[in-house]
Amino acid sequence: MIDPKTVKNKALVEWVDKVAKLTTPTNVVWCDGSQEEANELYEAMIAKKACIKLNQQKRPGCYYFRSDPRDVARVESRTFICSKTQQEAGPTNNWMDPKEMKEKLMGLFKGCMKGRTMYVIPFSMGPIGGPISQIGVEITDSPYVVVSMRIMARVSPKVLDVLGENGKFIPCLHSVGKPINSPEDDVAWPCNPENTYITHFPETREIISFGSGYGGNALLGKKCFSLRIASVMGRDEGWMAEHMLILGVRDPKGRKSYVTGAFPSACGKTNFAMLIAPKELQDKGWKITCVGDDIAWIKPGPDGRLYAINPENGFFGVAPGTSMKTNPNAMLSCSKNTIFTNVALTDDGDVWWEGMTKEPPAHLIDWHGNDWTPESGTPAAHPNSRFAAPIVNCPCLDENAEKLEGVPISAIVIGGRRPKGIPLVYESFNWTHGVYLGAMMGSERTAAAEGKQGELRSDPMAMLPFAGYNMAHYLGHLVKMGKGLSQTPRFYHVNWFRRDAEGNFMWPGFGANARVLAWIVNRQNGEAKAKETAIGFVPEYDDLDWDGMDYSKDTFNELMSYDAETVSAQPLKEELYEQLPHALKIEREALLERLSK
Ligand code: TSX
Ligand code: MN
Repeated sequence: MIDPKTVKNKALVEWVDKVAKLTTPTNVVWCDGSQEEANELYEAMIAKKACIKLNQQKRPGCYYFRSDPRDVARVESRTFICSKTQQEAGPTNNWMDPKEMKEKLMGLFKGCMKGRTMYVIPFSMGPIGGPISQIGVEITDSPYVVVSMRIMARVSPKVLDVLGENGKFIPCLHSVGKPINSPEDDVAWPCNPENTYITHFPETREIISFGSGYGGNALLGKKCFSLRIASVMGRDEGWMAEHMLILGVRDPKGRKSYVTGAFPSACGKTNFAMLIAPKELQDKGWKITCVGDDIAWIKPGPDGRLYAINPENGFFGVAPGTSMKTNPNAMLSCSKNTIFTNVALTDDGDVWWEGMTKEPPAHLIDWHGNDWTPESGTPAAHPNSRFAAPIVNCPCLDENAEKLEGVPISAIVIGGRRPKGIPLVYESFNWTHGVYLGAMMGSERTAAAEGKQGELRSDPMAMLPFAGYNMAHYLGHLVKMGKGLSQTPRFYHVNWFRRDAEGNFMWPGFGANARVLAWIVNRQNGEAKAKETAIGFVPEYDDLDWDGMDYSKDTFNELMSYDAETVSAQPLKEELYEQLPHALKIEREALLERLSK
């Protein structure tokens, strides 16, 4: 706990007072992010049956939560960009007039913390005091948010020291939206699904979220701040907030390169961020390390190169599908001090989810809290169940992950699930062509939850739900960011998900992707060959290292072939294409011209 009397930042103290007057909590607690503070919160939540302490022999420091079944994911339909004009929010965001939204929210927040504790969480996105880092303060009435934020962000009194008397912070206001008017309101997972609003005010740089306690709706440092608001700050200040992993690659000569990667959901972004190279490549000296699995803040450095930091301090990973086979580094990351939400509980107080082991346990308690057996016919863990694991747990954490000035970026990998017509990998001709490829990104829907399964969904730079302003302007900003750099990273479009005529995946993926990554890094070092095609530069069979892998030249050529129609397809929303920067329309013309030859 921080003594509020020691807080020097006037604007912060005033904001906290104003919110407390509006929301009328029982008490106000300033959080210091310490282990002792977390332990007290966990004990209080356990006493209220909001939380279960997992088997401490098997999972030391780990806790288990089940959400309300109506509050299990981000809700894009209730996410708003409240800029002055709708044009500013663009054709792909929900928009509401900021005054109108503020009035609606003031009504909802009035007395909304009655009977609850209001927590004030000072946090830093990025290492505290770093030149690319930013400070936020989240006010919340959810103790689950407090214990999650101290894993996912840097929560510390040191943040207030850096803030000083007049420092700027992003105010992040959150409430689960369920005042305790009678004892029945004091439920294990309070939320208010009928009145959920996740709102962003880009001009005034504010975030206000009401009604949901889950993930990105409630841990406001993540998607709301680090992507939606930060993308606006980046546009105004000449940097980029991207939905990208960051990884390091050491090559056999001992040189270190860093690569970022943008992928839509369900492409295994976390798996790629923690990739383990095949033994044969490791033996030659290849080693992959992780800087981050979700978000990158990228700024030109004094030497004119792009430098990236991971603003987060933990992994908020989708649990189902994660196993010692698919991602041992993620499994080991959540072996201690981790919060699990909506996974299944084993009889010995451990966790389980679909895909963790080949054979499911004979008995579980599922994410609803009900008995479960393999015959139940329902998933034991919710498909969007999560682990929140401290980044320091990661066995392959990069040695420079905490560097204040970030790591220099050599290449940008982008891609999606493309069952047909798109090769394993191709390299952009230049930065603008790369941004064009990013603009045309799309991925096959895997869950039938929204839209048809198998349908190709446009998702430019995997930023569709995360750009805090007009997506067309965002792509224009990306084009601009390539100007004046001393070394411009190239874009690499990858596709791990191509299928053959029988519907089987043509590429084994996972560790084999390291062979593609090695080619990418060698290319950037000027040490790998490639063939020029209409769509970009591509490796030929002998340009990849096949040591230890059986993959025929014919299959590879099939995997690398492209279909002109698929490559030139226009997945973008029409209004969006209309507003696109001229440079990208020219890229499209040039591509069609090259394909016609
Ligand atoms: O994460 C994945 N990656 C990236 C890994 C670094 N997944 C899982 C996606 C769901 C989140 C993949 N799935 C990848 C991949 O590269 N590729 C595939 C498709 C695939 C699945 C199973 C097989 C092969 C390919 N199985 C066998 O070949 C036996
Ligand atoms: Mn993400």
